[in-house]
Amino acid sequence: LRVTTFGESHGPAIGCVVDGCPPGIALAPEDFRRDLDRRATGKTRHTSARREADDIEILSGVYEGVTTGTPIGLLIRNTDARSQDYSRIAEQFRPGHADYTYWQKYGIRDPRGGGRSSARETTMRVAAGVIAKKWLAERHGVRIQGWLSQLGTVTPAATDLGVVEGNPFFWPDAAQVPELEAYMDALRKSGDSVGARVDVVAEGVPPGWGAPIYGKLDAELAAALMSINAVKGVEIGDGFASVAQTGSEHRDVASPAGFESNHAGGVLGGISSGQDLRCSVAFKPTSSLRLPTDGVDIHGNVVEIVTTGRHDPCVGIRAIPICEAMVALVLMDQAMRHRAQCGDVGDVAPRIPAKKR
Ligand code: EPS
Repeated sequence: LRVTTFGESHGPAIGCVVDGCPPGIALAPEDFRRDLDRRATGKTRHTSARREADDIEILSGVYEGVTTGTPIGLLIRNTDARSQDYSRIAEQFRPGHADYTYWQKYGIRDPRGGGRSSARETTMRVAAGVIAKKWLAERHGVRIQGWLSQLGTVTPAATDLGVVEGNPFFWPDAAQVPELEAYMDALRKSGDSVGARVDVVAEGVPPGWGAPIYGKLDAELAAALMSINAVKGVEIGDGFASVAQTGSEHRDVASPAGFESNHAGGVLGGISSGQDLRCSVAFKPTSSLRLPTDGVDIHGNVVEIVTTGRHDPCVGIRAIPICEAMVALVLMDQAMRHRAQCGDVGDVAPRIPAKKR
């Protein structure tokens, strides 16, 4: 499976090509609605005010409502760009932003909304991920759910995944939502931004997906999640907390009745164990701030930098479906590679049941 995206935040359209998808999957524009809406701006006061319909056009790879096996081309037209918001900073480098590195690399850049470095690019990852989620659910019974597991300094007091879709923060503790509202209102008024952590669990992944050295499942998940704009860290299972654990704490002891823990996050030696796959992703605070700061422009002059317009005080809030999509795409790709090499060999071995939450 190969996915590429194209388009700029303020260009005429954004799109993607999903190549290598199996034939025979029912696919219609309505399939994309839920996840595109979960990611979209303009839904609550806590995200950017830009309003895009995000209506998908299926350009290729689908005939009479099912995939044909040929490249699937998806397109969304941009309808609410306000490029004048960027005229003041078109020749400036926002501190902490890709403005500087794009300029150093290419000697030219599209400053309107950051072009490719915009969160807008992630729309098409979510669209591609819808196809992978659908195939994984129908073919293998895999379910993928993400949630916000930290917002700035706030962490959930409880984790109830049943409430995640019922609040604008994808937060697993409904009692804390008023606290988050107040936190975000104060942050927005201050003109600053904050980072976030997103957790994703994939349930129902069978043992055997991945590879021992080249193409490890965890390595490919890390690369895919790290490729999302604004991501600064990825953990699998206990991740960096493993550093302070002893071996006797970390090992996931099993009996025929099931695993007793899941510190490994569902991957052993680069291959899925059949336990829940657990990923955690760190998003940096966005760098488009209306708080003034000194910086430099493309001529090397010291300038005052202020970014006006519509921006996310915490881009991580919208990142749940994006992370889910990247996990789904990696899993679909690995599932097809596993079947190509091993056929159904993984289905005959006795299985240790996954730890129940
Ligand atoms: C973004 C700035 C805002 C966001 C945008 C990401 O847009 P604009 O450039 O029009 O001010 O709305 O996100 C999206 C449009 C989206 O669909 O995610 C930025 O600076 O990255």
